[in-house]
Amino acid sequence: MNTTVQTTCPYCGVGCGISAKIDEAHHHLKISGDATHPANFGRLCSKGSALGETVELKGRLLQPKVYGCETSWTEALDLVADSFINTIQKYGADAVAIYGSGQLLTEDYYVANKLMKGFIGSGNMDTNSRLCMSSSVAGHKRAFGSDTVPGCYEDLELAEMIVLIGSNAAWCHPVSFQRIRAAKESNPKLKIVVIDPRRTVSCDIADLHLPLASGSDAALFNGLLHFLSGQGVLDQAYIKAHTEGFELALNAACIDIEQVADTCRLDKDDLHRFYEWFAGHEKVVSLYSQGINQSSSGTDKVNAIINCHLATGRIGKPGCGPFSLTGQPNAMGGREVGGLSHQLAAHMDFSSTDDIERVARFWGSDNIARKSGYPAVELFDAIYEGKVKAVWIMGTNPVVSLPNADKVKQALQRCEFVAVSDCIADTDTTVLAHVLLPAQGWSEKDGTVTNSERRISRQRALFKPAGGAKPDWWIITQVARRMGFEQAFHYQSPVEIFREHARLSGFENNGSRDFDISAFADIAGQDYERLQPIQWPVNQAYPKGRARLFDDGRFFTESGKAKFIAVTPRPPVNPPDQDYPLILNTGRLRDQWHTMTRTAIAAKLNQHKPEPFVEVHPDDARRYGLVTNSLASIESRWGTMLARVQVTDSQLPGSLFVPMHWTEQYAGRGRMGALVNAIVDPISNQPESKHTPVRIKTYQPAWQGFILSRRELGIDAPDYWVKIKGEQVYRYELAGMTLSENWQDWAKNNLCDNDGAAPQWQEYQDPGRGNYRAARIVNNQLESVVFIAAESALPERNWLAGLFEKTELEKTERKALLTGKPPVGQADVGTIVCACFNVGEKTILAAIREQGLKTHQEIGRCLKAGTNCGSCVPEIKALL
Ligand SMILES: Nc1nc2c(c(=O)[nH]1)N[C@H]1C(S)=C(S)[C@@H](COP(=O)(O)OP(=O)(O)OC[C@H]3O[C@@H](n4cnc5c(=O)[nH]c(N)nc54)[C@H](O)[C@@H]3O)O[C@H]1N2
Ligand SMILES: Nc1nc2c(c(=O)[nH]1)N[C@H]1C(S)=C(S)[C@@H](COP(=O)(O)OP(=O)(O)OC[C@H]3O[C@@H](n4cnc5c(=O)[nH]c(N)nc54)[C@H](O)[C@@H]3O)O[C@H]1N2
Ligand code: SF4
Ligand SMILES: [Mo]
Repeated sequence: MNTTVQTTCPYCGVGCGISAKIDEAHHHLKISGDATHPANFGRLCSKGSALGETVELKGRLLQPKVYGCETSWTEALDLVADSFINTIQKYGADAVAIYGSGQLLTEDYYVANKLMKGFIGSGNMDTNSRLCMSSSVAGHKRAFGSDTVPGCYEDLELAEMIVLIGSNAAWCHPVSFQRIRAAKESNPKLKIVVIDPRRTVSCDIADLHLPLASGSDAALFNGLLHFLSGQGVLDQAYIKAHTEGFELALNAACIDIEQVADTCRLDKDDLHRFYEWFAGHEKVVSLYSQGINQSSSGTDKVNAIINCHLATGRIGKPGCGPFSLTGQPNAMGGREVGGLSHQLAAHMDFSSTDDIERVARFWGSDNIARKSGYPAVELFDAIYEGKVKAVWIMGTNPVVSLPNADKVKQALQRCEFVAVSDCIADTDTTVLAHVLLPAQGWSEKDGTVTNSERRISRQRALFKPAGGAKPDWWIITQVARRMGFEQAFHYQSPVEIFREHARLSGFENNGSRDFDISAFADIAGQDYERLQPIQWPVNQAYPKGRARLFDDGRFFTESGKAKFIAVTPRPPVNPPDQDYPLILNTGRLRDQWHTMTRTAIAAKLNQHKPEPFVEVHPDDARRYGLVTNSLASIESRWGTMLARVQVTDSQLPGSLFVPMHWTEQYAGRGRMGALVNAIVDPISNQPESKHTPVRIKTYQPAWQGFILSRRELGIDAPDYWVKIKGEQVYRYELAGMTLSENWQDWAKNNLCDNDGAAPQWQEYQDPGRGNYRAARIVNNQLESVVFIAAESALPERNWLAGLFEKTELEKTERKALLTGKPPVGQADVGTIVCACFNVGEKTILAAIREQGLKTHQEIGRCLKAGTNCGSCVPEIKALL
């Protein structure tokens, strides 16, 4: 029987509710948006919609492994506990560490943090949130005395102006972006401004785009504060009653428009227009994300934005506020439990002895850590240097996502003991582990997550656990018990952990801490099962949750007043120079999630951007001899990568953009983390991932080619390779520096297994011109095809892939396999624009031309493209 379960999407911080219809017998899910969930009201983006395609068991880590061999849970857990105990005995508690993630549920996170800080007695628990939200956390703490996102999603509809700063919400928070688009459509007066060095698809709905120089946001917002003051639009009563430090902040912000335009390299009139709009609209929401946080002055940038909201009293009121968009599904939950190495638990941290004593009392621990541990970048340096000798990584892939990632790889290779909990068998990090612990994945685990607007939602199990996979909280608890902490880790189910977490949030709180969900301290199992999405705080004063904080003008600083921060803008630490004259910017794509361990399983999600690429401005392309679709090598002082060139004027001259997603599992040399400088913000310790000096040059292989194959192949990897899972076929894009003497042997080695079938093999060879093509046909069906070319162009892949759907190949099609030209009448659809309905660029262009379609709505009616999640609407509009 099919049942339907309400759960939450495991990707971005929008935190969409999902309604999953489960077909247990076929291990199949039908996914739709949960119409009752306040984060999405039924909408989902391409990634959420494709979740059903990611639950397959192939590629999952299903059994614990020790030194590469499958083993029992008992042996694996004993080994983790013993290694930790022995390391601590020999070298002290600070020689071990846990590195966690916003992929963990709150309950998992809570016990991991409690184990390290409460009982092992070291601060060495940090998380990938360090790379993500820590500048916002630090900025909030400085201004509000607490790590609070004051507003809620409803403010997006109530605003008169929305500023997107360093946020490509169209791709990274698509459902919230659709909400803004809808608000704009129903209220054309709503002003939207995008502040980003790149002209991203988020600019599609913008009235103004400010392509500021990388890292110059603090000057821009200092200039705004100065301008607002000059215009007399400050809320003096608010400043007086509810804030402190205004004069100093205003003095520090004394910079006029000319200077700002110069520093930010912006058009003065555009800048002036933005400042006037900000001054002229009462209800302004400033949404910001990694363009702000991932910077060596990230914390200051956050405070420069908050300063402008405090000075105008635009905070805690409907339709206003600074709004940090969280990235991961449970980035916010991780902050609640104290996942960062300077935090303790429940919004308490190591800066206060009272907090330390209080948490020790609550946990009944006499061995609580008393100081911060290593933040992420320093932690991996400490591993590299042998100061930390045993590390347990949970739900994150640091060999890809940390800066200077080759050094991180070496650190793990040198480390005496590495345990990794993951749900996927082969990642760039799991391949370096001594012990692998199979975690339950999204469709199996059970617990809570908190989204950007502080809304706690349930993630519910849909399937029985895959193989021997266990919940993260269980794995951690088992190790804790083996380390001698049975009493403090007696949990049998997530609700017990949730209750304790809720009790701690209310413990000796009395209104002194923002995070308080004490209303759940005794929540019954059934109520936890049925828990509906709710925004914290949830306590005696706010039993139904609270949409906005600071609506009473009260903050969590000692004085109860918000603090202005005097900001002195600083440029990024490593400027470009003669050897490395360009700036490397990194970020996200619409259809991939981080290191692709799950999204790349869904064929649908690989069609939008199938290969690692680098965006280059036309001037730079000319200077360095780069053309679209050629290959380029990008080098920094720390590492190198290869990527396919995309020439575009959406990029500023002098800067490059590469997506952060590709790993060694999917591409030969596409792991961008290797290039990124390990510079961090001195306050938040967040890395400057958006700014690294690099150089670029053409990469001219002797040959290029591709393979399409029905089966996944183990390719004898040349210099450049990319693996792309498609609906019917695996596609391999290849390029090499040396021409093979014998392509036939090469092809047969790579394409043929001894499966007993009698394949037909047809091939074409033109050694003089370096061309080679072959197709392997089994029982009249296409099994695989390879195209190699030294000089000539390669054929389009999509129509060839279409031939794999045929149960029998026609004569013309067999011929086409060798010529590389589609038979008459079989057109290529081009690159996929709409992932939901698989509609290609060429199909859309043909419809525009032939049927005279003029709007994206007309295209939607005709081809369905853009009518589900809407994420591709900006691209459809660009084609129009
Ligand atoms: N599709 C998809 N969605 C995701 C994710 C994903 O992997 N894939 N990840 C999630 C996570 S964890 C996060 S943290 C969020 C991140 O969401 P975003 O922060 O929106 O995503 P990014 O692409 O990292 O960066 C945003 C923009 O910052 C710009 N930028 C770079 N430097 C500067 C600067 O100096 N100033 C300004 N103002 N802008 C700058 C970049 O050009 C980029 O367009 O996305 C979440 N959503
Ligand atoms: N240059 C550059 N670097 C960046 C960024 C950037 O913009 N530019 N962005 C940074 C940001 S904001 C972020 S958030 C990070 C993200 O970077 P990572 O955290 O390294 O990326 P993910 O792919 O999300 O890694 C999650 C891992 O957890 C596994 N996993 C998924 N669910 C579970 C679970 O329930 N339990 C367990 N145990 N494992 C699970 C997945 O298979 C995967 O291996 O990257 C950061 N690095
Ligand atoms: S916007 Fe997309 S990725 Fe983010 S939570 Fe919603 S469905 Fe998931
Ligand atoms: Mo993130």
